[in-house]
Amino acid sequence: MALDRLGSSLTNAIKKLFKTGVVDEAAVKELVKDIQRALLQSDVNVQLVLEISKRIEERALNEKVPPGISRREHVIKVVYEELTRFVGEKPVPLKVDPGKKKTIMLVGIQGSGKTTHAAKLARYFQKRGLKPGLIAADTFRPGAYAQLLQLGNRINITVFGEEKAKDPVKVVREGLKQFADKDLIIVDTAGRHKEEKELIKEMKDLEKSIHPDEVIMVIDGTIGQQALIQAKSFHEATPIGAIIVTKLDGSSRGGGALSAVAATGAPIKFIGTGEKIEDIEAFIPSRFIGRLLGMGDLETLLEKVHEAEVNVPQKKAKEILSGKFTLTDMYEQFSAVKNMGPFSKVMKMLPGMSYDVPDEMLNSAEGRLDKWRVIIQSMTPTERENPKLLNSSRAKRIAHGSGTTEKDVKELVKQYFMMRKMLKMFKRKKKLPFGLGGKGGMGMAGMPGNFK
Ligand SMILES: Nc1nc2c(ncn2[C@@H]2O[C@H](COP(=O)(O)OP(=O)(O)OP(=O)(O)O)[C@@H](O)[C@H]2O)c(=O)[nH]1
Ligand SMILES: [Mg+2]
Repeated sequence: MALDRLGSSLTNAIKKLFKTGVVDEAAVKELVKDIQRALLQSDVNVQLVLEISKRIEERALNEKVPPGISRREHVIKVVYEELTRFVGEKPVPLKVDPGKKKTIMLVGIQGSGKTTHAAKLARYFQKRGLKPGLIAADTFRPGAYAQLLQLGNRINITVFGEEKAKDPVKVVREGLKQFADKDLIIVDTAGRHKEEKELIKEMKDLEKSIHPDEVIMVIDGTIGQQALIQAKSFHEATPIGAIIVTKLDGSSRGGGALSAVAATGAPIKFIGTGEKIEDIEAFIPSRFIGRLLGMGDLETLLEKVHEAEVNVPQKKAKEILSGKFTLTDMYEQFSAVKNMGPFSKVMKMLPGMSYDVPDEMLNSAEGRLDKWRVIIQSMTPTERENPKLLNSSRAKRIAHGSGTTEKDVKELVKQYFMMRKMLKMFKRKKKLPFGLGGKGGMGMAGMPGNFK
């Protein structure tokens, strides 16, 4: 199944979840089944599919849903995280430093794209101001050196090799000597021998004698299940440090690559996306998975999740706690809370909040949240910064502007002063509430300001 088709079947599974009335155990189980089907159809190894889906199911059913997001959103977040996890959570860049003379060796079976990607990599780093050199160590296939030489010439990169060479180790040794002034030396190796055993032996010999800084396996993204077997046999010969998945343009299967990652434990560092020398991208796991899942809807969701988790900058939190708490701050808090679902539930989950705030206060605050936001919106900036100004005539004007009553406005102002008093109390206790002062500052949801 094509990568984009895997994407669309995963997207459909997720869309279905969005439409489900209640996200209960049955809905989660159905989603997991849909995901399994999508992954299997796109060539991800069975064992791996089972592992992933088991983890998704366990987390989706058992994990406590953090405040601010619904169970539905949490389930999707889990799916995203588990898929991302197994292609690596963060991008792992190929580090090349000027003057360090890093040697990388590309391995992989014939036709996977080693020679093409040797040139692509050289170009990639050349464009970033580094000095790469190419070594043609495929002495088996006739014309291999000529192919690399031609590619190198096109991009103005020196290629070391010998037309009639027989011994790749000798070629590389000589090449390394010649390339003493390079920042990155890329060794292109053979992908075929009379027997696979010989190929594997050659990789071992090369690795032992030239000690590359990194062995990178080049995997054809269209080969599906075979990727796993290939990755395993190469990994046994020479520990694979990184993976390049090629041919992810057109109708490629993504699944095989995922299997290879699992087999070697090595991160994907680049993907090849076409036949041209420029067609190479540094691999970004979240983007890859995003593509698989049809990121459209998901992006907004993840943003929302992220926002709910966003920490108030320490400085801001300290200001507020020292009494510099304005109606603008209060408004921000209302808006933050509004995005986070049931108010009282959110508040109850905050450390320190559950016993500090009486239930009726939370409930009444929740009911009036929208009204209060409109009222604050109808104030002038000066009034928001200095609520003491809010006398009766101003309150009347604001009530009129917001379609509320003067009583509503006064009540909001009263709540505001109560809130501020409470904040000052926290300050006097000299104990920073809600983890404030810890590593990340305090969570937005953790602000006492949330309930006012
Ligand atoms: N569409 C597409 N084609 C690619 C990509 N990478 C390589 N190819 C094509 O795949 C074919 C094989 O690429 P090579 O780089 O020669 O593969 P190799 O691993 O060096 O093969 P051997 O030297 O025989 O072991 C060539 O026709 C390339 O143009 C890619 O990312 N996308
Ligand atoms: Mg080649």
